[in-house]
Amino acid sequence: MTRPTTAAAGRVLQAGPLAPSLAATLRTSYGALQLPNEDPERAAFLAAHGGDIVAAVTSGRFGVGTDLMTALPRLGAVINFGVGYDTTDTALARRRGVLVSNTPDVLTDCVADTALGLTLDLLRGLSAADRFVRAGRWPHDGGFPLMRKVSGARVGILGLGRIGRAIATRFAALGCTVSYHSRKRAPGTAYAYADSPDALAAASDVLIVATSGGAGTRGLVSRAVLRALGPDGYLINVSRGSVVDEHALVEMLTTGALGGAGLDVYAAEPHVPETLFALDNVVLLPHVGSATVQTRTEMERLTLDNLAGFLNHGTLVTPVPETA
Ligand code: 8YV
Repeated sequence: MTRPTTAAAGRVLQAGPLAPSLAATLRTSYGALQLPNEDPERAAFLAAHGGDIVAAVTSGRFGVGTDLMTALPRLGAVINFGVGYDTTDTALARRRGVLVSNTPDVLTDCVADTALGLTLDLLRGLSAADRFVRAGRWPHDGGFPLMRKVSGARVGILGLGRIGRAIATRFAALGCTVSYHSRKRAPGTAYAYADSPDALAAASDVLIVATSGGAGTRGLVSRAVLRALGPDGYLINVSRGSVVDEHALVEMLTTGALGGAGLDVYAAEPHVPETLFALDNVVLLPHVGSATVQTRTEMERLTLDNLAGFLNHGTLVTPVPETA
């Protein structure tokens, strides 16, 4: 339960767009100020108010990067709406003693459901079949082409954290053979471990990216990994676009060197490579992994609990590991 405090007025910053209900609570209960999008308004705002801000509320899409953090000398906490916080400079935060929170657990099921949904859609061609019907092609073209069976497929999961495990459970229930690669072996799982992303891709029909974003995973799904997945392999990404070599991905999807891709995330959101629009071997979502009423409500609650925890007690409910 969050406790509104007028003492916070002018000390809380909304950095980047947030859900209207969250933005409204920040404004009315905390007197939060909103960072202007563009200079010169942004620079003038930071010159006038930057020194007063103690907490910044943001999302993975925006974050508190090096420049913004530097312009906020009294910042004590970055409160991130979302599990991914790769847009926030956590190294600088750690050096400065700035706490960072995210919203883990509450979105695990929805992101895992999205990975499952993308896989079913892509391999069975559900969206493509829907387009086929809507275009009036069924009576003229005959039946829709045969597609790829999902149950029993070999599924490789890159990153066996909370979301990766929830994805694994779902595919295990479909009788799929699940294996994974993570930086470290995950204790307490029966899933087979692959030593590298390439080895995982080579042993998989479907490669699902569920690792965190950021510098440590940039380009992890390289051209070589996509080659190992091959023309009969499918890539699913519910993590961050930065994890995949998007240039290689687009090229290989176009030439048939990769079987297909189901994507919720992209390198430069909200921009999606337009070459993909014409392809039927891709399913494209606009970063909706956690986007349900139920999950977004929980994410908002946890975000506000973290803010209240910091303002009232100087502690966070769900600090990220790097700054905990
Ligand atoms: C976003 C996400 O937070 O949690 C994450 O890391 O990618 C999403 O849930 C959400 O889209 C708000 O930006």
